[in-house]
Amino acid sequence: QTQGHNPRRGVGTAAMNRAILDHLHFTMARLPALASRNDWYMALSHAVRDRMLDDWLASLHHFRNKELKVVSYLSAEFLLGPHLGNNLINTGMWDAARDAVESLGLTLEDLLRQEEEPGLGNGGLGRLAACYLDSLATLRIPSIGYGIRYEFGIFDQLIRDGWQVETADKWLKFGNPWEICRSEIAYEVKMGGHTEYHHDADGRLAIAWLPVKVIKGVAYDTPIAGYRSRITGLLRLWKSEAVESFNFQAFNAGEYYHAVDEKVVSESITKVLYPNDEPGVGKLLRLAQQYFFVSCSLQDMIRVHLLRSPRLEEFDQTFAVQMNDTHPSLAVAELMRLLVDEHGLGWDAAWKVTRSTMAYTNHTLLPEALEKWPLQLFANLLPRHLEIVYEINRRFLDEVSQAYPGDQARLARMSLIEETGGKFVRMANLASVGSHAINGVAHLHTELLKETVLADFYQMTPGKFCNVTNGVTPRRWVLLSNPGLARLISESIGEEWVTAPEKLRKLERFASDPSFLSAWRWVKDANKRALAATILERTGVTVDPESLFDIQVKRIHEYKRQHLNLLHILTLYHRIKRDPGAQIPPRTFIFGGKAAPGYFMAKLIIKLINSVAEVVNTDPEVAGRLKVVFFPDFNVTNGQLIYPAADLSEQISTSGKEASGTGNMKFSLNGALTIGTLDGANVEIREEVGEENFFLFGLNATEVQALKKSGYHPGRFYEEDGELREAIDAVRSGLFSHGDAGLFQPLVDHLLYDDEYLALADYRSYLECQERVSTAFRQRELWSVKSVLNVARMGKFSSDRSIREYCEKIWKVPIRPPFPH
Ligand code: 26Y
Repeated sequence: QTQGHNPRRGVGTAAMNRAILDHLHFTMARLPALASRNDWYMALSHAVRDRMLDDWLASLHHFRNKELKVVSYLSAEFLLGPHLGNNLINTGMWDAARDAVESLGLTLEDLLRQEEEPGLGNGGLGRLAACYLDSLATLRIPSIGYGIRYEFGIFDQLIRDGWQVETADKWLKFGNPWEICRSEIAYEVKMGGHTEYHHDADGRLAIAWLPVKVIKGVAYDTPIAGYRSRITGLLRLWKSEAVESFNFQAFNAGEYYHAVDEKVVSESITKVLYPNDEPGVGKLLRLAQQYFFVSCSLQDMIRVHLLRSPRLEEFDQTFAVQMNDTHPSLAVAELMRLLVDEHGLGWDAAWKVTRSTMAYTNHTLLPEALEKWPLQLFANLLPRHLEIVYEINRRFLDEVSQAYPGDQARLARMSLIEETGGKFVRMANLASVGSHAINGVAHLHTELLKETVLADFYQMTPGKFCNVTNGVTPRRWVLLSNPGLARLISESIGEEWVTAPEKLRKLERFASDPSFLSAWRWVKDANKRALAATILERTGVTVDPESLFDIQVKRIHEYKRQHLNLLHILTLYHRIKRDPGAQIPPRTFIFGGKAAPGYFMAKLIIKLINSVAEVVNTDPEVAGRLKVVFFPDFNVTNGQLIYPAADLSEQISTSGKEASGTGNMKFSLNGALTIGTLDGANVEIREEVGEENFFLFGLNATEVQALKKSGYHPGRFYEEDGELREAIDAVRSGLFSHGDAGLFQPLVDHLLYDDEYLALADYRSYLECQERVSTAFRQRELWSVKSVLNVARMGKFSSDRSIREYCEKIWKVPIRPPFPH
């Protein structure tokens, strides 16, 4: 590596200044006087990228080192968030870049704002994958994230007349300086058609898959900087293309258009991210997306393995493959196909290596959210894979019947094929059978997995199961998004906490230091003022930074119970109207989150939030006491502004429904206190921060199950609780819909006659808990102590800890000592 005076490598302010101007000229072809903000952003980003390449190229070299196992993280989603700021933090170039930019008469803040974030995911699962890439690079573990280069990521959310409106996310419109197209790394992916069997010259049975379509996948690589680790990880995303864009041989008009059509169809595979976080009707294009990226990724891994060794029986020594939910679970069948059909391994040898390579992370307990594909659709797209699935199933069910003779019901439940009313391929069963390890994402979640959705698999192979509680990266979620807090912490206890967050414990002794507490409050207040300014700009609502910022941001889902939060707001509203002297500290309720475009009830909840906001925010009787805001287009960028400004974090899902949650961790790491149920990782957060620093309410998972079993009647809660009745009646009356009593009827009916997620059962407990919150917030000093203790005790929830556990328990990859810096 030639560092020295090479102008593309220098990291001082002068060198950066020069590099930016060079890129403006040679890459963007612009004169400074005519350059747009985007031109400057691109020039700066290219200058930063140049400086990541030495480490990157050195890191890529590890893939050829036989001694090092490579972690391959297969995920249909990577919700990365903007790169520039994160790369500046992780590489240590922030100050030089800021000064260089200022010497050009610009501000770094402005250029950071220019980046369109790559929103290649829906929510928690995709963001988790992004945090894990950061930790893998920081911990210097050779790794590749494999996924899909969606041309359109998660939609942008607009709010019109209180309703969600989706618009296309054109994130690539102005160019993406972070990716490198590797045209020469491309694979063919077959689809459709049928299989044929014949005996070859030696009398061996040969299988041919004759597809109707072949598509090409091209690699687009993005460097992922580790925090000061000198390691830069690889995110490799696949874009689909036509194999030949023009068929020049058959060049008559009809064929010409046909050839162009072909190109359009091929390119459509990676066009758009499906904006749902629960499977709906089996969509052929989604299955094609999943197969496409899995096939490209495995072909790529086999190519890399063959650079090391000709023996594919040893593939598991080159790669540990993690399947992020079942979306990539076709990998089990595809690896078998590649090994057996294309590389001539015997079935048993192929199965042994497949199983010891693959591992499966489950992210949901909702039975309706388990992926399954209609058999006919599967057969049409992947005829060879269906045969392989049948063969895996045949052998597996033999094992099951040997272990449980005569247990037909169990056999039917464990089969890879569902046959009760319509036939389906069950992807969770395929992933479970084809993996050596299965993990849940929080302690409670893993326990419930073993008892419910994967109980049969647990009973048969308990040793496969383990828990790895989720984590989030403190680099993006504290250092980058909350620089004020990060500085205060580092000034008090040093900087080690960034990679050794257990060191945050040292903050505990500052919790009794009044000057530290007031500095702590000052940071929070500044963050709240910044958020208030953005809220005013985006929604026109003025909020008081002195009020309690009570925030719920996450996808909109009935199980997450944004409507329970609303019932609390309505109750406070009525209490103040009834008794203007009521002792209720001023609160600002902030919501954010996208609804799946086809999820009617979720969209109605957004409308109700906005309708309540309109009434509450303009009612003079509650002026200065209550405000309600729906922050549009919640995404990673907005999250970075929102989490640091929260006083109270709402984690109020029905117990047993939220696998883990990761927003809960981001809030608490930034000094918010949590009001929550015993669900997902909340349980462990409460254990860590101490029950006296956590506002707990509601039924636990066991009580939820029991109540459901005994017959739940939400109407009784409505009848017996006057305040609850008042809140629901207000919605029903048309008060929030300009007299249109019908608008929210579906929501009200759902609550009164079904209430699958027990909002009414938990209402009173939630209200009482919120009163404890209000009381605590009045004692600002005490509140700050709790806030400090929350941060001090959140070290467990760094994604570095999660990745170390994956290395130890699942991937069998050695943990290298921290990089000395
Ligand atoms: C099948 C397809 C439509 C689909 C696409 C995305 C299905 C599910 C999803 C996303 C699921 C998801 O984000 N799950 C969340 O994963 C987080 C990371 O483990 C958890 O913290 C969170 O509780 C869980 O809901």
